[in-house]
Order: sequence, then C-alpha cells, then structure tokens
Amino acid sequence: MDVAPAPGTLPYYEDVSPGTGALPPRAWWSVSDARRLNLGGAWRFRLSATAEAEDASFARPGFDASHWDVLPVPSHWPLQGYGRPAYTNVRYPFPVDPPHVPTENPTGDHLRAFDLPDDWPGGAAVLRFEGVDSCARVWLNGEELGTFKGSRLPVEFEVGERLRPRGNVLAVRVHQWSSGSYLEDQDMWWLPGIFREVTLIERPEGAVCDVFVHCGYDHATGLGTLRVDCTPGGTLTVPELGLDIPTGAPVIVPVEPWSAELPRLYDAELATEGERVPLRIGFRTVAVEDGVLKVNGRRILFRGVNRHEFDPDHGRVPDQETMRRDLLLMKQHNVNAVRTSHYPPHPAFLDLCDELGLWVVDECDLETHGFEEVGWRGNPVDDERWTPALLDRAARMVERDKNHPSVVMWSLGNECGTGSGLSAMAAWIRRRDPARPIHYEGDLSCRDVDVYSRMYADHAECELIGRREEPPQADPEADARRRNMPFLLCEYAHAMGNGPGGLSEYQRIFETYERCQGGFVWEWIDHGLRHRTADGTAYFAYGGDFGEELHDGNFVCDGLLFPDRTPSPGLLEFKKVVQPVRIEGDAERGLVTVTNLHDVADLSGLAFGWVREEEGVRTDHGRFEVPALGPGESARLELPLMPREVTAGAEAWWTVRAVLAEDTAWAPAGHEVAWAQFAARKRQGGRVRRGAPHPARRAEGGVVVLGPGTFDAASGRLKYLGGSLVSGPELDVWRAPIDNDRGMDWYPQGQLEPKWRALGLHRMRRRVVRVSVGGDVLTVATRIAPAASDLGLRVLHSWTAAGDRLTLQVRVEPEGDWTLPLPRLGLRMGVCPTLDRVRWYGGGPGEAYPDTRAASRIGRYEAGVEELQTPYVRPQENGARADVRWAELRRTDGSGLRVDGAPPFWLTARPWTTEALDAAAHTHELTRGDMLWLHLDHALHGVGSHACGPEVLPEFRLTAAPAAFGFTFTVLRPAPEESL
Ligand code: IPT
Repeated sequence: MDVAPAPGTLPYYEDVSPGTGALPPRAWWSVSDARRLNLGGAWRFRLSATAEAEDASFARPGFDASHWDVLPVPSHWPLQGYGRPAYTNVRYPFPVDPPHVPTENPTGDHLRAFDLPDDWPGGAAVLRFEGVDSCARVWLNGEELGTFKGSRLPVEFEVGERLRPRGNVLAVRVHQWSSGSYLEDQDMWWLPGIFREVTLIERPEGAVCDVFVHCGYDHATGLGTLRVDCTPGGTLTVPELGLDIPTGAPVIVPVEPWSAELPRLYDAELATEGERVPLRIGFRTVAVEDGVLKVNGRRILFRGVNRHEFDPDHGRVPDQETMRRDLLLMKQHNVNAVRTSHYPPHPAFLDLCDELGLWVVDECDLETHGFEEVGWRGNPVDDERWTPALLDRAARMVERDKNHPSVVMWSLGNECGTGSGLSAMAAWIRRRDPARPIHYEGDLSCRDVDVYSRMYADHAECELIGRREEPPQADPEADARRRNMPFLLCEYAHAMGNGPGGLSEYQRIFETYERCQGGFVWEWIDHGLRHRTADGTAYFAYGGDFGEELHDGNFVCDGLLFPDRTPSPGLLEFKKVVQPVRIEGDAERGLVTVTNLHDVADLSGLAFGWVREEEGVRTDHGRFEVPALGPGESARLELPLMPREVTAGAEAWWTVRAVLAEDTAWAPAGHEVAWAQFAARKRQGGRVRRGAPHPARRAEGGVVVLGPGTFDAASGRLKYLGGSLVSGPELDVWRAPIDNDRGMDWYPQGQLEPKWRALGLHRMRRRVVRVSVGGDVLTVATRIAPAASDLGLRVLHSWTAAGDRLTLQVRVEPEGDWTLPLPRLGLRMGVCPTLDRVRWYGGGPGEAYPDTRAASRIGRYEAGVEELQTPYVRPQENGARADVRWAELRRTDGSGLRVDGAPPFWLTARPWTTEALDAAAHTHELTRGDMLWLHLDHALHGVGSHACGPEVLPEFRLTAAPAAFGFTFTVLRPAPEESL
C-alpha cells in the first residue's frame, strides 16, 4: 500500500515549496521617507504541542486572546520560558524522513493588534518579516496573506488594501519544524520564533520597488563606475561627486575606492516619484585574476572569523548595540573579514560592515549536513523537487544584500554535500550578480565556484595548496580549473576551549603563498546560554543541559569570545598573529625593520613608539618616525643608542608598538594595532644572593630540617616552608584535558584524552626510592608511574638552602618506551590559600601555551589568583603564564613566597586542584579549596585545534625525555609598617 500522500496534499509546513503569497524579494534599506511602523513589542502568545492542535480561528477579528500569555517580539519562545532550546551539530533532532516533520511540532500562535498612526497615508503597504524560524502562516484582519519558510531571510506581503486605521489584527502561526528545517541544519541551537523585526512599510505610488547599485573601481585609472538600476526609474544624487543622474545611466568619475581598511562611502540619495531613499555607495571591484582574489587590483588576505548571531540571553535576536559591539571588537582585534556562517545576518549588520570596513562572505541560509549521517541519501540539494526552495533562498539573500560594498562574495551555504540544486543556485546568482565571486566549500570538484575553499585543512596541506601542488583529482579538467583558483580556509583554527594553537604557523603560510588568501577562524563567539544556579550564580549552559535526548555537548562553545563577549585568550593571540604590521628587531645592530602587511592602507594612520625595559621596569621610551610605507613595503629604522646600563647584568627588552595616530570609527587614538618585543640584553647570570649554605639535618619527629624548609624524613616531601604548611612540590604530568585533547569522535586516532587516561597519566603513583641527607644537600629520589604499566619517570630532587631561601634542582629520566606526549612536566605545590596576590616577571598579561604564545610579552604583572583563571565554558586546563623568571605570591599583609626559576618556567596558580578542574562540567561547579595550587612547569604540551582541526604540531609536542630544571623558594616577610 502506498502511504505517501499524493503530491500537493502535504500541509504547507511539510510541502517543499518556499511558501505562498510573498512579494518578489528586493533590496533592503533601513530608512526612506516612506512611513514605517515597527510592530515589535508585546504580542499575545499561545504555544501548542503540535501543528494541528488549534484551528485558525484565533486569526479572526474579534478573537479574544486576553487570557493568552504575553511574549516579546522579536524573540525565541524557548528562551522566554516556553519549551526548551536544543543543540545538535550535524544530526537532525528528528527522524530523517524528508519532507516530513515530527507530529510533535511546537507551534506558537502570535497575535498583535495595532492601530495605524493618525497621519498614516493609506494606499499600498507591505508587511515585512526579517526572520521567522522556521515556518509561518500569516493573516491580517482575518484574511490569510500566505505562508513562508527560510528562517534567516526576509519576506514581504502586500497588505495595503487590508489595513484599517484602527484595530488591525496580525496573526502569525509559527511552526518549529517544517520542510525548511531540512535545509537549516546549521551547527547551533534550534530556536524557533519570530526572532527578527516585523515592520509595516508604506509603499507610496511610484515608490522604489527595487534598486541595484552597480559600483566598480578601476585601479589603473582611479575612476569609479556607477550605474543604479531602479524600478521605477528616478534620479540619483551624490553631492560629494557632484552627480545628479538618471537611474540606469552609467557614469565614470574619479573616486576614492572602498576597502575594508579604508571604507570610503559616499552618501547618495535615490529619488523616484514616490520615495527618497538614502544610500551609501562604495566603489570597489572584486575579481579573480591569475588565480588570485583581488579587490581593486590588489590581493587581499582574509584575517577572518565565522560569525553566528548570538546573545547568551536572547539567542539570535538582533540588537543594534550588540551588532556594533561585535564589529568594534573585530576591528580592535585586527579581524578584517566575516563569513556570515551559515545564513545571512540581520541586514543592519551589513550596513555596519560597509561603514566600519569588513570583507564579508555572505552565506545563504542553507545546510543539509544531517544527510551525511544517512550516506547523503535524499539530500535536498541533489533532488530537483527542492530546487525552487533553494533558488528562493539564493534570491532572497542576493536581492536583500546586493548593494553592500562589504559583501565581496556570495556563499551558497554550508555542508550540503554536492548536487544539482547548488549548481542551479550558482547559475542564478551568476546571472543576477556577475560582479561577485561565488563560494561553496562542500564540493571538491569546485564546479560551481570561483575560489577553492576548505575547512580545517592542516598546515602541511595548505602549504601544498599554496604551491598549487595539492594531490590531483580524477577529472583533469576540473583539477586544472581548481588549481588555478585562489584558496581560502572558510573555517580553520577551531576556537573551542583552550586554543586554537598553531595560528602563527598558518599565518606564515598565508603570508608566503600568494594563493593562500587567509581564512576564517571557527568561530567568533561561544553560544553558551546564560543560566543561574538556585543561589543565583551565573554560568553558561550548553548542549545536554536542557535534557535533549540527542545533543553535541559543548561543541556549541567554540568561539573567540566567551558568551558574554569577553575576549578569550584565543582572540588576543589572533590579534597578535594577524597584526597588519610586521616588526622585526635586531638588537645587536640596533635596527628595527617595519613591514606594512595591510592590503590597501599605508602606515600614515599609525604612530610608532618604543619602550626599553630592564627586568620589566621601564628605563626609557620614545617615538619612531616611520615613513608612510605602502602595502608590502618595508623600512629599516635605528633604535636609539642606550646610555649606560641601569642595572649591571639585568636583562633588558625593547618593545616597539604601532598605535592609531588618530581616533577612528572603531577605536580611539593610541589603540595598539601591532607590536613586537626583542631582547636588548640577555640576563647575565642569576640574582646575586648572599648567605652561607645551611646544613641539612635530621630532627625529632621524623623530619629533616634544611634552612627554611622542614621535610618529612620518610617521604622526602616538603611539609613546612618558613613555618607555613605546604604540600609538595611534586612532579606532575597531568592536565585537565582541554577540548582539543578530547579531539573529534570521527577521528579517534588523534584523541589524546582517552589514551592518556588509558595509560593512567591522571593517576600517577609515587614510590620513594631514597631520601638521603648529606652535608648541605637533601636528596630525594622517586619514581612516578601509573598502575598496570612499566612506563615511569625517575625523579631526582636535590634540595639546598642558604639564607631564607630553599633551592630545588630536579632531574627527570623517563623509563620505558613512551609513545604518548606528556600533558605537562613540572612541579605541583599546594600553598596557603591566602597567598592570592600574584606578581610576576615574565610572559603576560594573559594565558599562553607553547603554540599560543605570540601575544605573551615579557614584563612585570600583578593579578589576583581569580583573574589568572580563564573561564572556559567547560572547565579545562587554563591560565598558564609563559617564560616566568620569578613570581611572588603574597597575602594582604605582604608576607608570602617567592619562586625564582632557572630556566624560566610556566606559572599556573589556581584555587582548586587539577582533579577538581577535570571533574567540573560548568564553571559554577568549581569552588575554592583549602589550598592554592601552584604549577611550576618546565614544559607543556601544545594545545593545537584538534577539537575540529589539526593535532598539535610536532614542534609543540611534549615528548617524554630527560629534563633538568630548578627553582628557588624564598619566604617573604610582611611589608614593613611604615610602607602602609
Ligand atoms: C564544521 C561546520 O561547518 C561548522 O558549522 C561547525 O560545525 C564546525 O565544523 C565545528 O564546530 S563541519 C565539521 C564536521 C568539520
């Protein structure tokens, strides 16, 4: 028996068509002299469990909804207390049974009564929805306007004749699941609702139906080309260019071009008989030439991020303030490009990109990734029945966003596999807008695109691609075409948890190979939803925290910003790595080489200065005059001759900085854009220390006393230091695994955490081999090893003391055949929890790991222990400071402990143990313990970006090998009274 319904009998929300009743898509503008009425605000709301639970009588005028709840619009109802959010990455949270959706289909009926303003002119008007997730049916005053799908795309209905001066009733039924859901399998929360604005817009007689601004720039002549296509015809004025021209007529005028670096816009006004629309015009030409993507004749380099729209309280609901904040943060962190993953953003975001200057890859609202789980069977992009829906999506994106100079590429969507539907979209886009290249990553044949794009390709492969030597593919013709395309990484450097490591190494490749035009970090922001515990402590929730039966955990938290938009260490690292000025110092010859790495701008907008520091204390500073070098140009500058040494033997550093010379639209004068640091003088020997060595002696109570230290004679463990209880220091190799150690389920070879746990690195045992007291030295030999293995580490501790200091030399010898890297190699030590002010001289101010240390600079820093913790949404190893020469931990009275390292070390201080950090799943689960835990590490394993990318590069692997390092511990007395 055939149970499939006959064609045409499916309900509108399962039907694969894009919908019914909508007007053709057109360009968006934020204002004009036509009236508009924002219909956002308090709506009446009723949630049903299924699509058919309620009939349509609520849409009739006179329906009494006064007993319904009130819901703000725009919003996602699960974030307003109705139902729950759910997170899956690739998998559909419902059976793959296209185009059918579950009978359990949360359905929100929304009602809004409104009056027209008294001076509303009457006549034609459109009702516009900027975004409704995922399918809606709309009535105005009881008459059905139509239905639509395409969550992140606008739709308009003609409503003029149906409007009344008073008592209009707008009814919108929204279904969470529809056939459209199969096209919207983006890696994010499933969040239904009317989540962008609803507006009523007057359409006077002769108003602008649509406008397409064609602007180009000829870099050879400096001339701009301009033609504005408009229905109906009208005139365009550009006062700054002295233009007052009819639409449709091409003009050529000398102009300043638009670029992400110098976003020159010209104010213009389009006037038709019925409407005046202010426009902002930017002149630029995007082209692929000789296998390179160029704008205005120049190769550009994407220092990009993938941006989802996200707010921890409101989800994907737009807000001007947040959009601007994102862009300011991007500009301030040297981000120059955005891929609007994986749907067109709120339209106002693109206005801001035009204004502030970002290269934008505008991506269509399309992803069918979940079909991969079923071998791509039934993939809508390879099934002609779905092609109208795909073309509808392409058109709604292109028509809405076509007038933005910032949009330099159209992207067909994300992770849809391959299929003729994509080709149809590409063909349509090419016809409609031949002036922009097309991007899509998921089809290695590259048949529909102008750029070769990949995600998470590792460094070695990118290098091959850079040389146009990637392994060939079957079809020689397609292969040759692709090899002649520019290359970009539409996703790389997966920023989940601690990381991403290896950014500098990618950047080196992008700066070496013309073909490699940069990429877009995955991703901009963690999508953690703000929650509170019963006692009001805030934390961020992720997949699984809402009882979802299928979910992908914290894979939704993989951004450069924490959910509250605090920059993560990863963003600070990115800023440094992609800085648009290279500064290289040669202290020996007293020279600095400055290279302008901008695509377009010269260096006239930057002011350069230098600082010289000894042991972290500034001894001198001044300014450099740097010529206004053009892109790609370099200059050599002389460092000032330094007067006599201030402190004999002290280590000295130069820091050269480039800051904004004047206020810009995105940061004030003085904002740091680029910097470099290099040693002016290496440290000559250690600190001069006084005091004769103390003898080590056994004393009553089974202890060994050595200077300020008291040791347990049997275990050789330090028990008291200067009278204070301590625990350790002891050799430690474990870290609370980071997301990159966990790796990807679908690539188990690279998953370190399970291998580390199987070996038992989190449960190492200590055997005391020998404790010997001889003259001035206490020697403690131990063997550290996990149960069930014959691998181990032999550790020899040699303790000596002089004055108020205790010195420890450590030698480590691995035993056995270690094939896994060690998470860390160093000492762990528990000290009094009141020692919670930390001063240090070394790398800072932020966290650094071996492959994320570009942003760490040598200096003196001070912070509370709390501030040294990086609050990754899922707790994990964090907070190390690199290259620490010494650190002081003090109580409020100034007493405390100083640690000097030889060689410099990695410092981590936390109010909880590694075990507690390892066990916690959310930040609020971590509570202060009765000790402060110090990690004094000789070496750390890198972090990589294997949560969805390459493993730790070989040079940052911590291989078990013989090692020697030492520390001196000094007891610090309370600050003298007079200093108070
Ligand atoms: C890739 C997706 O395009 C992106 O949306 C996101 O899920 C990212 O990975 C990981 O966070 S797809 C991945 C399976 C390679």
